[in-house]
Amino acid sequence: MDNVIDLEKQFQEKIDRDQSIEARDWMPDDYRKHLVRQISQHAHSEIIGMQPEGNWLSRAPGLRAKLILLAKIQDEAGHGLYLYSAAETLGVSREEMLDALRTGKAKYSSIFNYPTLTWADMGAVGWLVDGAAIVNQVALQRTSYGPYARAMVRICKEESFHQRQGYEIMAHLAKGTTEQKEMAQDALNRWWWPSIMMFGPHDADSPNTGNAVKWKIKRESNDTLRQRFIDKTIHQADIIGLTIPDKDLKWDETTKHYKYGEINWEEFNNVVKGNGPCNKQRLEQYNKAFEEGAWVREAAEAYAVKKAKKQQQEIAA
Ligand code: FAQ
Repeated sequence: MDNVIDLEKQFQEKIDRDQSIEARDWMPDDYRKHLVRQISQHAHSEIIGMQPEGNWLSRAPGLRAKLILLAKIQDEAGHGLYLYSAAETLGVSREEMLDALRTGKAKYSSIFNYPTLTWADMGAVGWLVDGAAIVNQVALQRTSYGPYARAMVRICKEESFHQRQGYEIMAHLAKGTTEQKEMAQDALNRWWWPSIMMFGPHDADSPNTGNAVKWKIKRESNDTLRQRFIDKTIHQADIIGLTIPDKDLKWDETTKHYKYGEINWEEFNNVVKGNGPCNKQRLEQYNKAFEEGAWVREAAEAYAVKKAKKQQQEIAA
């Protein structure tokens, strides 16, 4: 039997050849742990991310807007489910992951701890938050762990629809009345910086990047992805006549990228530690929904037991 050193060598060679790692393949414990951490945090983000938008379902202006928003929120639930399933293939149970979320042990994206104050926030969330999520997730379609990479393909297609939904709302408001344009600009002002924080700390301050790059979990670094998002979003803002709230934004002819201002990492760390504007509210709402949904889980379990028994009786007969 191969020893661990040989297995690790073969594992890394496989990664270096760009072959994906599948659930039954041998993998180092740290690779497994790294993936469980990232995929479960990603899943939690999708699930908690439904709340800021759910807040606007009953107030969306008109049936069309309501239907689209509802479909988007349902998609986010689906993304959470694909991701929990991908994490389960690594040997962690759904209960363990949900327990970590409920008790506040697990992280989820900082972005979902900000409030959605106006209808324009639905535009800003779709345009900026989904926009940032896609930039990150397109790279993850080529992540080394097969089940995670495959989940990303469908998620990216849906996120792309979400980004357009948000941009459409912003474009519509930006060419509306003075008040509507102000509302759109105000939403952009509040969501811009939290959106660029979604990519995580600068590369030099990102403890997980080393292994993530070595194992090709991350194909591109936090800063590379953040820069890509900034470069493309500035043009989108220009087209609809809104202004990115960063006085230091400047085109750099040498790098062919925009330079941007200082990110407020103190705010980011504060939100990640649980002290953002809505952290407490998000967890409370999740826990309340979890408790109220206990009867659904019990009923589903009772039905599964009944069905299995019936199948056994049919086989025995
Ligand atoms: N928020 O060493 P790194 C969406 C933590 S999906 C909170 O750089 P890493 C769809 C990080 O976990 C959005 N914590 O970490 C949607 C680590 O702590 P740990 C979610 C953050 O993993 C739209 C520590 O800081 N997307 O929006 C954040 O290499 C609309 C050090 O950081 C994903 O999860 C943050 N923003 O890079 C849904 C994508 N950033 O775990 C509804 C997958 C960092 O060691 C509505 N994840 N931290 O205790 C990733 O690509 C990576 O995990 C990063 C972070 C890039 C997020």
